[in-house]
Amino acid sequence: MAMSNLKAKLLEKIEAHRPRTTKLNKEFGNVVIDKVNIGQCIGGARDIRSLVTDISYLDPFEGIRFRGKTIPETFAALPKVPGKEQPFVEGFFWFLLTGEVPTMAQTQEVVADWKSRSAIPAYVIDVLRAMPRDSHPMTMLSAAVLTMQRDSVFAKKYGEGGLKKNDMWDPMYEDSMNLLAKLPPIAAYIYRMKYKSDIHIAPDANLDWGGNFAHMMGVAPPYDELARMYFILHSDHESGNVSAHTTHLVASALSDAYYSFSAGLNGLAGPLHGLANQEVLGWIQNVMKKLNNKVPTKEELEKFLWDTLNSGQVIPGYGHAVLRKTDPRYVAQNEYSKKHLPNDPMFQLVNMIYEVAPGVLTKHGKTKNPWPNVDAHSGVIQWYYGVREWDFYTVLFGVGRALGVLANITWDRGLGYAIERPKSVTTDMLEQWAKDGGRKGAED
Ligand code: CMX
Repeated sequence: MAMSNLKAKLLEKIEAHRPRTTKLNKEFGNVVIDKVNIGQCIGGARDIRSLVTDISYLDPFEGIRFRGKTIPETFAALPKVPGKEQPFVEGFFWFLLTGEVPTMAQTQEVVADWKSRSAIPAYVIDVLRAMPRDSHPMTMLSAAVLTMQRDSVFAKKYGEGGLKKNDMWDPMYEDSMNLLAKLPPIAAYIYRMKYKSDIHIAPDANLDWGGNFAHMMGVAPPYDELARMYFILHSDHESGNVSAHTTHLVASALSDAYYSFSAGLNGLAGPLHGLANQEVLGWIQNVMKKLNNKVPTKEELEKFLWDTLNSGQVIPGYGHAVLRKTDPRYVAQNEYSKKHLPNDPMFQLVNMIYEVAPGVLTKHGKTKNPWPNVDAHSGVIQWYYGVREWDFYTVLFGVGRALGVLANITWDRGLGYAIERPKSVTTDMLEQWAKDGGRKGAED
């Protein structure tokens, strides 16, 4: 079979990049770029520069850049779906994978490629149907991904023997493309099985990846536009966040894309990470319920925020491990909402929380970043379009996150990154080094 243009371009990029990584590793491996302190050691490895990715970079103040472009620059540069404002997710994936903005023809090639790979195996449906119907949709999504591991091209090729290190990116690419193509129909199947009387909608061969997802969800336009924007916004946030790091870590053992991404999804399902988007909606609904569906005043809102903090919970959707300002992914969704749902009461409530919560969190004095992250906004727009089953929201995050993490692990294989294995120490050792004012022999 002839190599697709995307795959050929990726090979060209990997081969051009490989000598850079090899040179850094071999000739400059001892160059010190960081010191690690006890706080970082027990505090979740914050700020330790020990991961490499060229796909996105997160600046604490500027926010995310995909392949060097800010969010507005990314959206402006990519080919748009005809008659729509949002770009093709397929073109965005080309951009993530190669660092080049694709032409419309290149984008259409990925559209066709994903369509040709998108059928869900019958056994995945069997597995989903056999699960208790009240299983969390993230559990279902992760299980569906893991179930498909039996079809991994990488695992098969590796098992046959003779797969050379430099060739490993190829079956990883194939697995990633197969997985990406199937994720929207699987997510929509879970949604309709759980919440829409188990009545399903067949894909429409004329639609793109994002458009087809909206169609299979059974939500009318402009939900397709939202879907495209959501998946792009949630795709990648450099390598250190739990879902990206987990996917990379598991892949580093030469586990295939199915094992790796399923693990990443399990991390995304944590309330401090992707599950925060469902938590935000739950929190907002709780506030509204307590006020008999009345939009709160600022004073009432302030009290609810303090009640949450005083009960030992976090304010979901606020704070971030890296960001130190309002998340540009929040800003992008806010701009969209100003245009498409300006008078929606829940949107107005989100804006009111933005006015009140940073002050409350600052007064509370714990968080290093009192500003909202992506999850503070995402659920409200879903709610507006009628997707009100908020325990499904993290699945939407997961489908989008696949774009970034699968591009990353394809590159991990392309550059032959090592199995990940940081070194641990004991508390006794830390206490000794604390007493000594540092570890003897440590580089400074
Ligand atoms: N509400 C209350 N307290 C908060 C807080 C918030 N939104 N954000 C941080 N804090 C607290 C932390 O719990 C921590 O308290 P302790 O010292 O008692 O442990 C303290 O402030 C310092 O935390 P930090 O250094 O500012 O933040 P971390 O890097 O440790 O954690 C994050 C980052 C996102 C987990 C945290 O801000 C949080 O829990 N936010 C709410 C959940 C959320 O929105 N998560 C989604 C993040 C985006 C995503 O991954 O999807």
